[in-house]
Amino acid sequence: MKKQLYLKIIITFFSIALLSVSAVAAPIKLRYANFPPAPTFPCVQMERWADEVKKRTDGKVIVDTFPGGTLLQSRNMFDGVLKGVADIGSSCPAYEPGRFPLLSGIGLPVGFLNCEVSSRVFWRLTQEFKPKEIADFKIITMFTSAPSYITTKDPVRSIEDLKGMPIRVTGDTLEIVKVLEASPISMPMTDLPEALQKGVVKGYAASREVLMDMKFAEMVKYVTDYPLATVSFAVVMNKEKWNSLSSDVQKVIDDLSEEQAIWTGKYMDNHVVKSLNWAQKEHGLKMISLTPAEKAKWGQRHKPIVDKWVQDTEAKGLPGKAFLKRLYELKAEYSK
Ligand code: DTR
Repeated sequence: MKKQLYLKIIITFFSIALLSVSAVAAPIKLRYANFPPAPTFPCVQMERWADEVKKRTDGKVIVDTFPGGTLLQSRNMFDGVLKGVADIGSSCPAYEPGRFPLLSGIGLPVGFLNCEVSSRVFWRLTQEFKPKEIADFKIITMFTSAPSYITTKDPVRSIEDLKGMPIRVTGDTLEIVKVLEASPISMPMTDLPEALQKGVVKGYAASREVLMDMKFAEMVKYVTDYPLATVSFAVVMNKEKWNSLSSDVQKVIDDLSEEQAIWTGKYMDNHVVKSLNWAQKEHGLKMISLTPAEKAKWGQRHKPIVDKWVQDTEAKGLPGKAFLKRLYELKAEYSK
């Protein structure tokens, strides 16, 4: 009798323990890698995404974030996600010239003036064209930087001033700066502080929020007021990991994708204004306006780059012409 009672008590105890364990199922953890330092906009948008996913899944999904290249760096980001080193990674397709031929169209000198518009356009183009070059990934979101500007130690008022000047660029902005007769050197953002310090470059082409976020205003003094082009970002997830998620979690992530692109664009546009004010006030940064004649000259140098991109993509059997046509249509639609 006593034995039976003990047995009953033990069984009840274990059932309660088992029930409570299954009721608080361990959260799903996702590892999200990013290459630049935490205060920069790619990492700020990563933290916002992680918070939203946690909120919208009621804590069922926890995103562990790895800023500053602590899990993967820009050079191995996309391959690292394919191999499953990280579940999610954010990087610039422009850092790997040739790998993303159709997506590179967003980085052409097509006159984007702000990041919200270019990010919306880029997201839509990715959805509409579904480029093969990213078919191995689950797309989490896509956005761009704000336009890049020539930012230098010495003033640049003309193509003559730029002649032979070593300027840091990304893969996609290389031609855009080369036709202005500078000497472009392609490198990821994370290599730029040392290159500026050592004098390997005398300036760079990048969006202007890095004056503050990367403290470049301490090393450069002039921004030439001519928007060159935007740089694209792709946030991608390992497909096996994606397929392992339940459909309610997948829905939360899918519902966030375009919203995240727009959020990031708005954040960046506001942040550029803050950064410029700070750099002018704290470090005496100067903005240089080009004369109308000089502006026209820069535009003339850039036009053939767009034409050549269309020719090259079409020659590869890619819909470059249709992509560009749609880019201009969406740009006009979102700029209203
Ligand atoms: N303009 C690209 C991308 C970029 C813009 N701001 C940041 C901050 C941190 C990393 C990359 C970027 C570039 O120049 O690399």
